[in-house]
Amino acid sequence: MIVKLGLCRMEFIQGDITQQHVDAIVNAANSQLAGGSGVDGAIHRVGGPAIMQEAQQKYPEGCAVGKAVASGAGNLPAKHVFHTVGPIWKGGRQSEPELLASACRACLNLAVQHHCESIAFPAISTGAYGYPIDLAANNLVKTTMDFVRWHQKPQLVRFVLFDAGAFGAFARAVEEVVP
Ligand code: AR6
Repeated sequence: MIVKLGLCRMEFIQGDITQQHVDAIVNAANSQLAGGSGVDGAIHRVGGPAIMQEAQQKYPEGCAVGKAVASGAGNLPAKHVFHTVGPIWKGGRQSEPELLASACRACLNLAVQHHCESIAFPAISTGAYGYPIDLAANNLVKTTMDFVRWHQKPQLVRFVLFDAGAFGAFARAVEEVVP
């Protein structure tokens, strides 16, 4: 599924984020940048140990929730990995929506700063961190659309959804958000 926004576009596919040939891949990390399961585990497994070494060396204090930091991409078919920390879902009244949008925007800002033409996102926070997929999809689609409409960058934002359920949630979100 493709949404055109001026000269830019958003794509939604079902797949594995570690296989994406893009300038930057977003990692759904934890605030210690310590590695883990899900996307984080896959990125370090496929990308190799250089990614975590660099991230821990450059950012010994880790990364706060709603922020993002950049490292190289090791053996991944990308130039950069942007490690962002989404909120843990605690019912929705502890600033989770603001923090998820902030994490997404932090990655898009890093993409602009690093002159990335393309970036791939997973569904941040919707695995181990328990954010309901429909709510996350709406939030991430809207946040990205607002950013790309305003900045006209990056040229390509691809959401890589791991399973059919997540893909369906993003497809519904696009239908709701796109006029
Ligand atoms: N490609 C694309 N999406 C994936 C992949 C993949 N290879 N693997 C899983 N997903 P999660 P979080 C989907 O748990 O919720 C880690 O331990 C998955 O189905 O990776 O932000 C970190 O170290 C889900 O929809 O990230 C943190 O401690 C989405 O990616 C914590 O988990 C996000 O699931 C972060 O939790």
